[in-house]
Amino acid sequence: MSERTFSIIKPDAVAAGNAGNIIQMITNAGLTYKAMKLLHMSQAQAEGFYAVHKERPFYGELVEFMTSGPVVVGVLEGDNAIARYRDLMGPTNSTEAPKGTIRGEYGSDIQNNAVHGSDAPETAKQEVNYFFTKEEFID
Ligand code: 3AN
Repeated sequence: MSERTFSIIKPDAVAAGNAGNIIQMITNAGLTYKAMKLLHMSQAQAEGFYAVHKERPFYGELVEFMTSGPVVVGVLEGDNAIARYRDLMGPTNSTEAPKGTIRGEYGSDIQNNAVHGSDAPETAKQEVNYFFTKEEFID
């Protein structure tokens, strides 16, 4: 079944000049971009996006990292897109990510892990709507 997921190419990967290669990995995997933009998250935007992690000890650092430079946010579409994109990303901790996954190729550690992807249909919808308006989609 075709579904949509939300993707972020994080500040570490954009700053390192890896956004183009990551986009290529995503499209080579058969996922299609329905919307995409470069933006620099505000403190409030990052805090809101990661609100579920508010009580976690790494929350402050995570917000600081995510606002440290521009990111590429996107909406990906494809059959089973949520799970397929998560497989392509690899595990959260880049040091455990196999070669051939995005984090295995371009991530550094658990925080500087190059990409984000939604973990379920409900969060995918919320995250897409957090960053994109309906008018920004291709269809
Ligand atoms: P994922 O993005 O793989 O679904 P989550 O939702 O558990 O992972 O964590 C959200 C983000 O928080 C991760 N992408 C990572 O950048 C950061 N994070 C998770 N655990 C830690 C940690 N122990 N220390 C620093 N940052 C972390």
